[in-house]
Amino acid sequence: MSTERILIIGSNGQIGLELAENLRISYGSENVICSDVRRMEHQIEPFETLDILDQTNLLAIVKKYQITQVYLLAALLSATAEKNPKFAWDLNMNGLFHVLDLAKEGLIKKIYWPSSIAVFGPTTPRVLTPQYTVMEPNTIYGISKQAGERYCEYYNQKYGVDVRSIRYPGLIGWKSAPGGGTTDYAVHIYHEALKSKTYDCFLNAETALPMMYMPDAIRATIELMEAPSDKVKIRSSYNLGGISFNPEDIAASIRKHIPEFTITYNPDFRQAIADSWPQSINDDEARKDWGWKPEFDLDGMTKVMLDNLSKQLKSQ
Ligand code: NAD
Ligand code: AKB
Repeated sequence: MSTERILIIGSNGQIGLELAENLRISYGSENVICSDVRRMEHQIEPFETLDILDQTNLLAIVKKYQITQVYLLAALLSATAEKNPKFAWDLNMNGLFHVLDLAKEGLIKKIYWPSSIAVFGPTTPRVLTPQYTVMEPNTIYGISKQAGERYCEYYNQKYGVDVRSIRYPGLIGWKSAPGGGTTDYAVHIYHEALKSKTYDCFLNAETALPMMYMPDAIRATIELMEAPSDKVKIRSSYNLGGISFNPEDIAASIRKHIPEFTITYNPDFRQAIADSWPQSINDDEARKDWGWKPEFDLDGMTKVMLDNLSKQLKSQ
């Protein structure tokens, strides 16, 4: 029987839904408490409605379930954050402080908080971006992630807080819709390929970005959280590499299954965000410290995405 009691905050989002599914298998469904600011129609239980900005309710839930670990996923992503920068800063930073302070006070033992490739900026080397390099993000999302990383490392060094983090690339899955990011096109394109055999892309054809199939990201997250503490040498956030491709590459991969698929390009404000991010990531530190290894390549991911989404479409 698991001695861990896990709270996922932001459990109804793109990552939370798949993370909850996996953690429930490993730790037992009664030991994984889902929480989100919004309840879903077919909500996984146990569930608590929680606004992460409500510190009193957070404390009450942590005490009620005797929580030992928190996965903090609630945040505004890059594109949404640019539309509401003040609120994005408030949510992304104060949410993190509330959870870090619980650990500082000894109320929880371990925290997972995701960072992003958005911590890098236009002055960062863009190909195989190393773990340690120039970091001058120019989006409010990237600035909040970079500040969050600094705070995580500070709480670890000053107060011994066991906080672990990954700089996720763009994540691609078929189980839920993405929540307002710049990399969302790489999910929408599969839906549109099946529905209308054409996709109008909001990034230009050459925009290569680091991406990853969701099951790889979930496995990385759980592997990092289960690694012995002394193996987790980086307490800001780990680079994590997966696949790197541009819209033309993903369209070509889709055409191997749907030859008549076409793509058009109408870049919008998200192009500037994408242009400030790396094209590919060097993740040597994650491989060396806790044994990270990705499994899915672009064609492998395309096949599973199209297979699963077409089954989903037929059952609707
Ligand atoms: P998402 O937008 O799909 O999900 C976020 C969830 O948080 C939603 O269910 C939302 O209802 C909930 N939420 C929003 N405000 C809240 C609040 N005040 N209190 C409680 N819950 C609230 O996002 P996601 O893609 O699942 O991302 C989760 C985390 O991973 C974020 O920190 C994001 O920055 C990070 N990340 C995601 C990606 C990606 O490609 N999805 C890449 C890099 C980093
Ligand atoms: C976004 O596009 O905002 C996210 C991310 C890479 O952090 N997918």
